[in-house]
Amino acid sequence: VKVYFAGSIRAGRDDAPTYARLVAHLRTRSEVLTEHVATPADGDAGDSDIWEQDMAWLREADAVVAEVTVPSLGVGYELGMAEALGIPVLCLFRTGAAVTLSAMVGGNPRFEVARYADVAEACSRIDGFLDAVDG
Ligand code: 6K6
Repeated sequence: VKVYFAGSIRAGRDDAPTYARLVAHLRTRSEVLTEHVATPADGDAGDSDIWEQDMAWLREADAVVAEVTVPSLGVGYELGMAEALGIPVLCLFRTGAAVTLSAMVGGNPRFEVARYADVAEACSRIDGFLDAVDG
């Protein structure tokens, strides 16, 4: 299964360590097309190159897993595109954060939205989601 992992980049990197742990778990059972979301930027591709590459990966993806706790325009855009392309989407939102999830994500019946307390719980939701995609 090819997974497009989405998480905040310019909207803030506070959760990057969590993205790294989620990507490490995803890699145990799938191909992650977007590992850079979990790592520091090396070099700076131009914005149009970033958009071109990310849209190509999104079209190639069998599933999208998004960490949505830090609200990001880019992630929101990717979620809308994934829905339009008919790609299954899992949104992971950490409970106890000082933000409220957008109704446009939390209220979308086509997204699986998982509220999680810790990374272990997020990983078990990932497993259930990928089992359904895989089967
Ligand atoms: C920075 C860190 C690692 O790579 C970079 C270079 N910038 C980007 N590279 C690849 N994808 C990007 C980059 N900036 C945004 N994106 C895409 O938008 C990712 O797929 C993220 O899921 C999403 C984040 O959007 P913003 O609005 O928070 O930047």
